[in-house]
Amino acid sequence: CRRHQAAPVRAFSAPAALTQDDLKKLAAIKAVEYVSSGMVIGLGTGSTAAFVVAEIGTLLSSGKLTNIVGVPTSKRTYEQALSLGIPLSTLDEHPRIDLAIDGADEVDPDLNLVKGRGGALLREKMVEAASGKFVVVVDETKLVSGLGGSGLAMPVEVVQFCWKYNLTRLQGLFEEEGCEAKLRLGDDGKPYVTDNSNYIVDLYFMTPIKDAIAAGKKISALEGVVEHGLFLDMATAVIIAGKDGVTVKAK
Ligand code: ABF
Repeated sequence: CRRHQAAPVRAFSAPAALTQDDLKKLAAIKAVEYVSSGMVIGLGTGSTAAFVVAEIGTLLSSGKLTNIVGVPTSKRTYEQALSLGIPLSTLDEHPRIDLAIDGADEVDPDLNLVKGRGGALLREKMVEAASGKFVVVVDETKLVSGLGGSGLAMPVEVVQFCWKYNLTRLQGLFEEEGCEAKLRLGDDGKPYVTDNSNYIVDLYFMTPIKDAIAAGKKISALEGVVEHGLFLDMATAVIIAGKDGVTVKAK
């Protein structure tokens, strides 16, 4: 998917003293401009996506948006959207989603993504793959020159059954690239369990992944792997909030 580079479009400038949360909110508000009444909307997970859900809730309650159906990508987002009175549904009832809006952990120059540090990668990928448009909202710290190069995790959701076996196999796939695989733990020190009752193995790369498409195929080929956090050629647009303002990169 190394096609032509996405052209940046400056949306508006942000005043200097904004916090990271302010920036996330600005990106979220910009993204919600893509939402129209009557749409089925994929609702992302994470702190930036939470601002999107909140804004949709506000516009619905003020009557500026009507007839919206939300398809949440996690139990957390389901609870938030429910509390805001956003009508909710699932992919079973709405197999075609008009627009999904979600955060990301890394964004490369071709708008390929690492997602899933929030633990919701499986439902996010299912919902976003079913969406006609997928708009990503991030602050500028998420921009990388190559996926996996931030030194932070590239998550893989695995079944609980023989997770050590799969952790070893995952690390073995990328031995030459100096990859370290770790089971994700929750705040209680126990294995983190996803909404789908699976575990997450986080892959840490020393350098950016050379061929993300090939890496994704190798990971998916392992029995017991449920999904990985490489979201390749899926984003239609990325909205980036930074100290110099909000920028939209679109394909
Ligand atoms: C979701 O939340 C994930 O795919 C990603 O892991 C995370 C980003 O969270 P935040 O917006 O809080 O940085 O979008």
